[in-house]
Amino acid sequence: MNVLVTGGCGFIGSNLVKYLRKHRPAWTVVNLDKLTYAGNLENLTELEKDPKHVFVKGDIGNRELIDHLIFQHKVDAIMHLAAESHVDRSILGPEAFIVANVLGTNVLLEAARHAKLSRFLMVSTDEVYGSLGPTGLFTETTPLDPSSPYSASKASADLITLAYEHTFGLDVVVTRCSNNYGPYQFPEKLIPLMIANALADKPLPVYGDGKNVRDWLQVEDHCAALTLALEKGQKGGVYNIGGNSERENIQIVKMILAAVGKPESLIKYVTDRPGHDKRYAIDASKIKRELGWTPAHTFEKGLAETVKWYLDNRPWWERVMSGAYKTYFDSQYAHRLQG
Ligand code: NAD
Ligand code: TDX
Repeated sequence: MNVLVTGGCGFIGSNLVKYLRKHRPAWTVVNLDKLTYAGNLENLTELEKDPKHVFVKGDIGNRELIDHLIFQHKVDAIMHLAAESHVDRSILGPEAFIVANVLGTNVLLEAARHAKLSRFLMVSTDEVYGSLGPTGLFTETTPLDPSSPYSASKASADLITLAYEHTFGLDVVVTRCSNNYGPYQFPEKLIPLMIANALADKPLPVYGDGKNVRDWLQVEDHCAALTLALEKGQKGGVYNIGGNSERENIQIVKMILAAVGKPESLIKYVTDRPGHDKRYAIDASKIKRELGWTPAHTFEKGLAETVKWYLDNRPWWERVMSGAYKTYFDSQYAHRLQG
């Protein structure tokens, strides 16, 4: 099997590429990534000399390049992860999200259709369902009701993907997962940002009252689910993936402070994210029942391992938080910390 992974230098993508090389050693992985601020080849240093990992720097919106890669590497299937992925950035500037997430996905689907690929796996998100009240879970039949420019762009890509199956017969599978955490997550997202700030004795900016709930999924558990969905998912099928680990943001922040031995006085409640979704919670019973997936990590174990990874890999996150990213980061936090 030759698989084209898009966004393979990002957080989930780089974990997935490594997962595939380890657990599906016969497969060749072609990794197409534009290397935006969120993409980092350093995440894949251990595969530098691996002949079955082919890195190509490029944009998913470049149809000529996609056609060429499919032909040159005899690609059988696409696992599509490349995206602009941060909700706060989509509030600051939606356009990049429409270009990458909506138009970029469509370019890949067109290329897949014309090349008659055997499968197109679309990595969508639970955010397409919108926000839950205090009870209930998202199932695969929950109506889509996205709130932010990010989640609306993902919902568009998700629906266009399903339309390609319905209209053209392309073999697609869509996965909708909850919040991932683990090694190599860019420190703009809640868990790595709070670890990095705590270690630097900087304030930990908690949006609103800190009681918004996310349902946490360890990234390798997610990669295992994506691999099963690619291999065994039903054509046109949608699969929710979640770790059954609902936590309020403030609980997580306090767990991180305790893990690194820093005081809760570092917590700073700041102005809420506009349109902030209150609660996400996933019913993952379909993928468990139909594809035999089970997550291997409890949240407590996974978070402890993640904190340790950030402690052991300080140069990695200090480097990614410097340079152009630092300008964005500092301006955002100067603004937020006033609130
Ligand atoms: P990330 O931001 O860490 O990585 C995204 C990667 O895509 C980067 O390497 C970037 O360089 C690349 N990329 C962006 N635009 C590109 C383009 N036009 N062409 C080629 N490459 C491009 O994101 P992530 O957290 O790893 O998320 C991966 C996927 O999973 C995304 O589709 C995201 O919507 C989805 N997802 C993420 C989470 C989560 O908790 N992180 C949860 C649900 C769904
Ligand atoms: O500084 C912060 N303070 C804070 O309170 C940050 C960065 C976040 N938060 C809150 C907002 C959310 O309620 O923490 C929660 C998690 O925030 P993010 O890490 O930004 O993730 P979220 O907005 O939930 O989206 C993530 O999960 C779904 C990913 O970024 C998406 O790509 C994915 O689709």
